[in-house]
Amino acid sequence: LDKKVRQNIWEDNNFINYKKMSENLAVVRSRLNRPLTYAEKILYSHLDDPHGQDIERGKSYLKLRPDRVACQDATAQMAILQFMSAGMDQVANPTTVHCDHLIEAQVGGERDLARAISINKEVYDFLSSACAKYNIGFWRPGSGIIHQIILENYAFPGGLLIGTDSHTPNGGGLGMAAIGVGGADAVDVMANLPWELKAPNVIGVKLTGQLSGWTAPKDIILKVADILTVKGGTGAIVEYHGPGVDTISCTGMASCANMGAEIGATTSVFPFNDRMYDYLAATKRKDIGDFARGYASELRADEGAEYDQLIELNLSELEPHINGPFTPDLGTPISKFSQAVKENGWPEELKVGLIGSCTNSSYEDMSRAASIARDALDHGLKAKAAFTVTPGSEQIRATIARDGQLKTFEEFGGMVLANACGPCIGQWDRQDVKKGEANSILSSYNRNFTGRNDGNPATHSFVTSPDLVVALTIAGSLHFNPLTDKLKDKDGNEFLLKPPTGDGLPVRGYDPGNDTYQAPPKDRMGVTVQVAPTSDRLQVLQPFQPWDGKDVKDIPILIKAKGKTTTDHISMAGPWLKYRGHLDNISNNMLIGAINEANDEANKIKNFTTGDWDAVPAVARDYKKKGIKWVVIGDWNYGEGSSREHAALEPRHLGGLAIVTRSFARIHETNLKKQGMLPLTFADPADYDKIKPDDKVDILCTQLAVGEPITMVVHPKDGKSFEVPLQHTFNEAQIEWFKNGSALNTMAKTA
Ligand code: MIC
Ligand code: SF4
Repeated sequence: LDKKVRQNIWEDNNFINYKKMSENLAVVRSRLNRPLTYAEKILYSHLDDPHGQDIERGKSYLKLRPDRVACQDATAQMAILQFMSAGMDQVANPTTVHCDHLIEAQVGGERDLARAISINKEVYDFLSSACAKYNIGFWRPGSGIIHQIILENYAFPGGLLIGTDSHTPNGGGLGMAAIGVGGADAVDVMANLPWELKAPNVIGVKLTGQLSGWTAPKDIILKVADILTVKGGTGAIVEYHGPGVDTISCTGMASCANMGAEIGATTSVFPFNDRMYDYLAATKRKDIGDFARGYASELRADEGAEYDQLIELNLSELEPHINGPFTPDLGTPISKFSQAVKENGWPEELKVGLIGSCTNSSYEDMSRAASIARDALDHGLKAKAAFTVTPGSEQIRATIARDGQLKTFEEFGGMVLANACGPCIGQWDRQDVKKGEANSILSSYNRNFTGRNDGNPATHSFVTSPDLVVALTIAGSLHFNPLTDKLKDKDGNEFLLKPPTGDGLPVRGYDPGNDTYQAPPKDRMGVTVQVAPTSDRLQVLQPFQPWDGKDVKDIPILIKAKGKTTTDHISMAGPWLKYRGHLDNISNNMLIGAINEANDEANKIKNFTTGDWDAVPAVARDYKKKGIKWVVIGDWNYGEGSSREHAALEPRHLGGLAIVTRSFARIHETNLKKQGMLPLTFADPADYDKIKPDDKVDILCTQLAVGEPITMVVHPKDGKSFEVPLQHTFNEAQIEWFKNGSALNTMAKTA
């Protein structure tokens, strides 16, 4: 039991330390004296100080020591730029960088990849040289999507990983607590500071029964999202358990854990079981599986562990679901979907079906999807709607190329895109509809906010299992229910599609495909990292100004945002992804998607100094030039969605002081604090309605103290001033970030 087992096949000196983890747990157990959930066991076994750490679910801030860090290319640039300012010569904890977000889908995998490599050369060179210099594993463009690579190579039961992408929880499919964070959090761990997380509550999801027929693992999370809504998981880890768990493949569990991001959960975990063992064995890590078996009792919940909330799902009764449009928590079972399409006037024709993404591109997903396409082909039918496939990794692509699924998709009329995010993040040169034209698309992805996939706000984007994507693509209509509706074959005879079938793991093993990994060189002394001062894609960061110690009086509301304000509204992806390493340039997208309460329009706000209506970034720049700080007023779950810290860096860079909302999404709130902003919430959410876009406010920053409210004085344009009490979640250390101007400034000061 005291073996030396490597974390993965790529790194020689990083081991799994189950012994230490269970010693830590013993300490915590003797203190808490109660049964623990699996989520707690993973977290507490990674405590920096198991003896002294305060532990109260939902209250204490835990200081943790993660096993690994992972970054994708769109967030790694800013993370590495920040790490560089810490002045260390290598990362203190195992770290990898993955090139997946910057590849635009246009004409198909190979050519799209080649084009991306040339367009993004400067960024890729920067990342590859920085990885070589700082001892970071680098996965080149074409290797696949970060979360798929992590599952195939780096995740292990009981481990703790942080990743600069909100779908990092995908690793929960292998029993890991894999948590999405902003780049600045990743930098802490890269620099060997403990990582801080408010001790999460634990939501139990008990699975009974068994999946069958058209119901896929994805339907579990589609249903859970429908129950819990986009903010229902905030501050909590979702822990699946119960006999139904053993009926789901490891990659199927990963799909559920992945999309847990959509309910705001800190992460989702499944207990270690034989399905995980089989997956580990199939991905060259049988030794880890055996090691985990030796510690199996620590890799699941204790008998009698209690959950803060419990949901029960009987998989035998679960129907396939389709969620959307515009939000991932609007779930409709397939039996009611056609009716919902009619009632809501959603465009009936299915224009495009898209499978793949980090959520659903396992061998099992591809095999099941191909079985449906094959059934259609056998009846002389092809895809009626356009159809795309994004394999999650080079290994998946090579394996389905060898085993025939890829050929089936092509015969079926599909376009196979690069092993990358592609249309999931708006990297999609879509040509079949015009901007503004209402239309429907259906994907096996996880997120479907307005405009996300193609930049068209009129596109109704729905998410579902790959199985239903393929089935509805054959019919080309949102009214088709493959469980009950017949199709006509080439001779006009009616037939029912067969329910999907497919192997969970490839019988002939995985084919690794092309070599896409760059290990850090042994001799790293000679490596230099270049950032050209003239670059429009990369910019060295300048430290933010510290707080001047005073209250801030009579400042404008830049925008009072109404309704959903996701990170896609605050810092849009798609065409803006290219500026992720250049703070000033990317700031030109700040809040351009947020809806202004004053006129119900996006990107049109009043500059109070001139009375002119202008774009949000332009007004903010004008205020900044004039030395005027500003605040944003926001609604519920502000900053929902992505981990991108640009959504916090941009307001800071353009002179913002505070973001005042009804509530925040976890990652975004932390990102704001890290950059020296004040994320504040209305003590009484109803006060949101009392604020008008033209009001001025005072923020009494000098009141900032742990657990104490802080006052905002509102000066209406006409009328009497009034006070609004605000809350915050700053702890002692985080208050220093605000005072010093940022977490990074604080790190520099104490170094
Ligand atoms: C996303 O799915 O929205 C992204 C793009 O993967 C983001 C990360 C980013 O914005 O770079 C995420 O989910 O964190
Ligand atoms: Fe990429 Fe989409 Fe997954 Fe985000 S959700 S990592 S954009 S595939």
